[in-house]
Amino acid sequence: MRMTMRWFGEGNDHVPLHHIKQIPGVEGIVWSLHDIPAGEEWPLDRILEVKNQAESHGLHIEVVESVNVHEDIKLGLPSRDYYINNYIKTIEKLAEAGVKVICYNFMPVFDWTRTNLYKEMADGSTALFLEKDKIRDIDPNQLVQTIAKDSSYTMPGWEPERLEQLTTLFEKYKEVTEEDLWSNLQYFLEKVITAAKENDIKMGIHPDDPPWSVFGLPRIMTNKKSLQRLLNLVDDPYNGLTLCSGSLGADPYNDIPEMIHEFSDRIHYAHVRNVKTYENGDFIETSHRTKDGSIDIYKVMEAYYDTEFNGYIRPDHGRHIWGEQCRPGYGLYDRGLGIMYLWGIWDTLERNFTRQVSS
Ligand code: DNO
Repeated sequence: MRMTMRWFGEGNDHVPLHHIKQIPGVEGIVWSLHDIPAGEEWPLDRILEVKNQAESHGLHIEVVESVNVHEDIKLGLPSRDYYINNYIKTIEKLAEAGVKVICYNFMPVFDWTRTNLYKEMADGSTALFLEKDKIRDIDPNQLVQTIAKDSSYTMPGWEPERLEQLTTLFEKYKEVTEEDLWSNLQYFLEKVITAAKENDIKMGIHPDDPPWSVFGLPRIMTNKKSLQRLLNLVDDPYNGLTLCSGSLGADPYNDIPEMIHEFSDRIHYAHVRNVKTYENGDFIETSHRTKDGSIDIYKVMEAYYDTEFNGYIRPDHGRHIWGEQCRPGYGLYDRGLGIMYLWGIWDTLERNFTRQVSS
């Protein structure tokens, strides 16, 4: 496996590259041009700027997370061809800079969603928390009105300045069913995978987080069956997965090690983190350690080892510990601990394998 760490860019991430470089075994950063709106073509000079910054610390930029997909593509509007064309031009530029994997998602309106970004844990750390019923079937228009009236009632992604835009988007998604979203995804992939292949860049879709509908919006990348369907939409190795243990693992019915075995040849990029799930569907993000959450991270790593995983991997969200002030989920400390835990498991698996072979 090829260990990486997410980095949000100079002036945008409190973690400097030289700190990332000091984490054992990290060879590259996972990055993006976060200030460029979804749908716009990325300028080559901006891409090369990040490449130079990373390389001056001995780190590569082979994984981009994400090149975001414009809502018009997800909605299947006539303007989608323009945005798909920009997406393809961005792929070509990224290839020029040596990028090998693009992670993206197809979640309408919101990316990952939580109801509390700083939920206190028993040890005094804080972590990302989701209360399922608070957001599952709630009428988004009612929520918009509540937030507009009382600005103390906000949720991540629902900042008052976004409300107008959100209302319009919700309106547009009213008629979009899950099947519509599937066919819009297929339309996108049929065009983009050809370009990705020509440019030797593997596409890895990120599953929906949480893996169920929120605010009544359709969500389709939620379980083994849907991952299989995605891979069949364009049956080509360049159409692959970012397998995120924490996103899929929020649903206790998802068996992550089983998915790793099933889709091993199409997993280009792995996100590993743990979550503790509760009977009512709520979940909280814990340390990466198996004992702290509901996902058997040992078994996840064993599945990657057994399938000879040679793709990119990163620790995912961490808790906020040791008083660190950071972006929610993206502190240095707990992700650094996470990386060492993943290496600990991996190195032990490797040592045991070597011992078995030589005895
Ligand atoms: C959350 C991340 C996601 C991921 C995107 C990929 O921390 O895992 O935001 O980057 O969904 O498009």
